[in-house]
Amino acid sequence: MSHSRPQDTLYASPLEQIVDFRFDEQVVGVFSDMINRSVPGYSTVIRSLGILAARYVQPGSRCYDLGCSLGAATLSMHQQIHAPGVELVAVDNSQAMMTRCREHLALAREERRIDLVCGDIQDLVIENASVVVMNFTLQFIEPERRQTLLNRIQKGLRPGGVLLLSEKIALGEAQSDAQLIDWHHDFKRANGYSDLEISQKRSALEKVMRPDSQERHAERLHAAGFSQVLPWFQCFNFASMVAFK
Ligand code: GEK
Repeated sequence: MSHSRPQDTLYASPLEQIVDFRFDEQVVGVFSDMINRSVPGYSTVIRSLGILAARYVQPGSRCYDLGCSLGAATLSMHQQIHAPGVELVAVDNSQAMMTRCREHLALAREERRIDLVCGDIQDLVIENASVVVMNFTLQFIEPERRQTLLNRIQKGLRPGGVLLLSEKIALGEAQSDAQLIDWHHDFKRANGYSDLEISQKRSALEKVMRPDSQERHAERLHAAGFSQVLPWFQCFNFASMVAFK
């Protein structure tokens, strides 16, 4: 995305105290490198989101990117969607992210209406939507508030609309979960992260990012009124699904 991609070394040296992970200026500065080296399949997922959005978008509707970070999924939708009168809405509650996102989307915004909203996705009015993307964002919402958010997304979608949801997933069974986590750590090591970086980042994320099982996601999506949930991608413990209204 960015022309230069500053390397993520935030957890490379031993830290006296590991504070809870936040999407602040420091993280934003290295975010592109961080997410590409940490989330298996990230670039494939981003590209596929645009392709799926183009299939389900409806003329004259809105496509939302909830927890947009630097706007990668918004840009992918912008590139793939050719239906008339489609507006994109990209939302994130990190001011630092939105500042960079605005820069990344500057060219795209000359061609199409793309609203940038700095705010909590739980307070957002979602309406006239045909596509809602939540790419690795629901995992940062408190578990007891996830159902309410999904209910509001479902209500804001037009008939035939879709939610494209990606999450880090947990299996629930201690043993197989440990295996998926080991594979993910192998992936991070292969991308140049040290054991120290992996373990310090893990501690920082422990309280702020709480993954659910795929069964739990499907249960909530059905409870929200989605009629069908289909998985479309998984690499290690990172999974993407589409929920049809
Ligand atoms: C991508 N989707 O590149 N309201 C708004 N934004 C939030 C909230 C909230 N309540 N909670 C967290 N965020 C992106 C990647 S990153 C995933 C998404 C990750 C935002 C937060 O500020 C961050 O930018 C994003 O959700 C999660 O496809 O870093 O693992």
